[in-house]
Amino acid sequence: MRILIRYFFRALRAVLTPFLLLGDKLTTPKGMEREPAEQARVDAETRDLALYQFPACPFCIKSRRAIQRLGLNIELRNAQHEGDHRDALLKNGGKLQVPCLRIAHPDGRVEWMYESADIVRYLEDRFGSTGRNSGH
Ligand SMILES: N[C@@H](CCC(=O)N[C@@H](CS)C(=O)NCC(=O)O)C(=O)O
Repeated sequence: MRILIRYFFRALRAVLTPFLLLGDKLTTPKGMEREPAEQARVDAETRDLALYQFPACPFCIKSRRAIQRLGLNIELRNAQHEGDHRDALLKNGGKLQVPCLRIAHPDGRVEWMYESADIVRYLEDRFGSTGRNSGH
C-alpha cells in the first residue's frame, strides 16, 4: 500500500512539474534595482548564501521568487537527485527538506535555515531596504 502511495505522488509530481515550471517562468517578478556599487556590495554578501532546492517544489518556487524580486544573486543547489548537494543537506542540515538556505556567517558558523516563510522573511529583512525603489 505504501509503495502505491509513493508511486501515486511520484506520478502526480511528474504531471505537475511542467506546469509549475512554466507558471514560474511566465510570472517571474521584476527584480529590485540598485546602484552598481550597492549591487556589488549585496553580491559580496550573498556569496555566503546558497539555496538548496528542488526545481518544481512550490515552497522552493516561492523562495526563488523572493530572491528574484529582491534582485539577489544566490547560488541555487539542486538537491532533488542523489549527489553532493543532497548529501550535504542531509548530513549538515539534518534533514532532506527543501527549501533550505545555507548561511555562512562571518565568524565561520554555518546555519541551515529551513521553512520557506522563514527564508523569505530573512532575505526581506536583510536585503529588502537596499534597492532604489524599496520605499525605506
Ligand atoms: N513547510 C515547508 C514545507 C517544505 C516541503 O514540504 N518541501 C518538500 C518538497 S515540496 C520536501 O522537502 N519534501 C521532502 C522530499 O520530497 O523528500 C516550507 O514551507 O518550506
